[in-house]
Amino acid sequence: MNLPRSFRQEPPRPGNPWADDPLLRSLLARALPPETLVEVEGELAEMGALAGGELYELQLADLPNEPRLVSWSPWGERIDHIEVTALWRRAEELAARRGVVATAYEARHGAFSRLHQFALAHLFVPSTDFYGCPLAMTDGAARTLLASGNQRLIERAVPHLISRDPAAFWTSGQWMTEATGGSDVGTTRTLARFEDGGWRLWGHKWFTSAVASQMALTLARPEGNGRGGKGLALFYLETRDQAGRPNGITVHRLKDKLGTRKLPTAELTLDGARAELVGATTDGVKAIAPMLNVTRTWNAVTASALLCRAHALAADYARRRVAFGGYLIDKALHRNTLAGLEAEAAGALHLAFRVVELLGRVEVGVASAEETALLRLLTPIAKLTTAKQAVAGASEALECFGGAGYVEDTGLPTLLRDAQVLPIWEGTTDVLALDTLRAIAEYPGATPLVLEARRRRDEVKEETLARAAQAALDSVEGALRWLEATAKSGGDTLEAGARRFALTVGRALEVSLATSHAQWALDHRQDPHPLAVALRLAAGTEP
Ligand code: MFK
Repeated sequence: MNLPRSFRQEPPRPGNPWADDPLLRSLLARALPPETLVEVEGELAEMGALAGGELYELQLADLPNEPRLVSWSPWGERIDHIEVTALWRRAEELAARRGVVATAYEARHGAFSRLHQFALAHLFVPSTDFYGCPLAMTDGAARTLLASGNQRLIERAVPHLISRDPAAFWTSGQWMTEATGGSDVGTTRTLARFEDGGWRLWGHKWFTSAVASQMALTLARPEGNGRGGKGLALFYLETRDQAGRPNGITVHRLKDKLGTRKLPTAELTLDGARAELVGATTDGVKAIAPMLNVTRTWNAVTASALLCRAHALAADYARRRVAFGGYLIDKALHRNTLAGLEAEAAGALHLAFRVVELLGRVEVGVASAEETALLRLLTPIAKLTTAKQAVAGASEALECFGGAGYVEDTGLPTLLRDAQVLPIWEGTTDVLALDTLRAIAEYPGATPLVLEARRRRDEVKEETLARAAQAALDSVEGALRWLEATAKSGGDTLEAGARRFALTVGRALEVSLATSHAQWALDHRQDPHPLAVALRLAAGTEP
């Protein structure tokens, strides 16, 4: 009997995220001096080819694999070895060789080095199943140690953290979360005791990301210190001794998480682990703040990268999938859905990379006082805004594939599960909204936010863009008027409205940045597409 050939769909392909996605390319063409762009383009094209080619293939092949905790050697020795999967092993090697952390510290392009580095990360991260997590913490640890001025630790660890040699490259953990709370870090119970000429730590860390790292920065309370974050100190520890044995660390289990399943997140006990004090014996939360701000920037860049990947896959599929007598891409309604997804990706990219641009300027010491304040104010706003967009965008993207988006072995559900971590780790949306209020207390009036929206409005000439840029400025000014009035009236209202305030400013600034970019694209490239994207973002992307 001749059965009809079964219907087969073409799987979506991400393409080369550098060559095929004009968004990041045009953003860098505007933000970088032409000679710098020429210098970095080759590396970015190569990273794009890896991400869309070898790494994407490996990512699909690696789909069923997960890291494994090997607690004992065959001969009864406690080893607590973590075996990561093939994708992560390759990612570690490539991250070192391609300088996904190192580029920021080699600073070959001065204040533009952060843009170069995070462009590499943006291309790399969606194809490596959150290998960006250990890289984020490694970057944060290098920045924190450099900020600490602790010369011994800078010489000991930083060359490893920023090495391009895979054999010398170290990643770092950031062990903050205890069972008492991942947000209220001041309740940390880990005890630090100075004995026999060195510090040792005792405690239980409930979530420790990337426990396979060679070192970690962690918080502990020196014996006799007071309560809260002030009574904590920042410690450096190496996870193994010279013989490769665990440094007083017992790994109990890997967490069974909703997503980021390639990332070994462990629950562990410190039982007299040898550690070194990074700075003072107090003010540990303040001492680790540089790490928080760097990893929050990675979080925002990752959110924008996942949105770009989600859009690329959905758009590619729409060009292959036939239904109701034609390709999906030719259906007005589906094109409209894809345009909404693209606008969200663009908004997140503009906001995340504005933070990256400011970070680069602040780190090399060329930022104005206003830019320094803007960086502090924008970092939590960008983190919380883009993380929410990533979850909504990943969900929308899955819907673009119909049932296939809900089937595990397409690899698509991973997009949504992984995106869901972005509003949770590195501070939830509420915690980041409170950090926004903390930043505003440091810079009363938050004038740099208004100046940013005003500057962008002034850059825009095209009539429709000008209306959108003005509405964004009105929105930022309105939010700040609410803040001022509410702060005066006292009570809980300010805290209750903090999330709405931060999201309003975040989305408005995305529109400001997208409109000014669209004007640049009209003026320098005669390219009207960013205008359409900016207006779609301004109109709101809800159906
Ligand atoms: C691919 C994506 C990349 C992501 C990779 C991530 C891997 C994740 C692994 C993890 O470790 S996840 C755990 C992350 N945990 C958090 O993000 C903690 C969330 N909780 C907070 O952020 C709380 O707001 C905080 C712990 C900071 C509250 O602690 P406290 O002790 O109640 O804070 P307090 O007293 O307000 O601030 C103490 C000092 O730090 C203050 O300075 P002063 O002593 O001079 O007044 C603050 O101004 C300063 N500070 C706090 N946050 C700051 C900051 N300074 C600069 N920037 C900040 N963000």
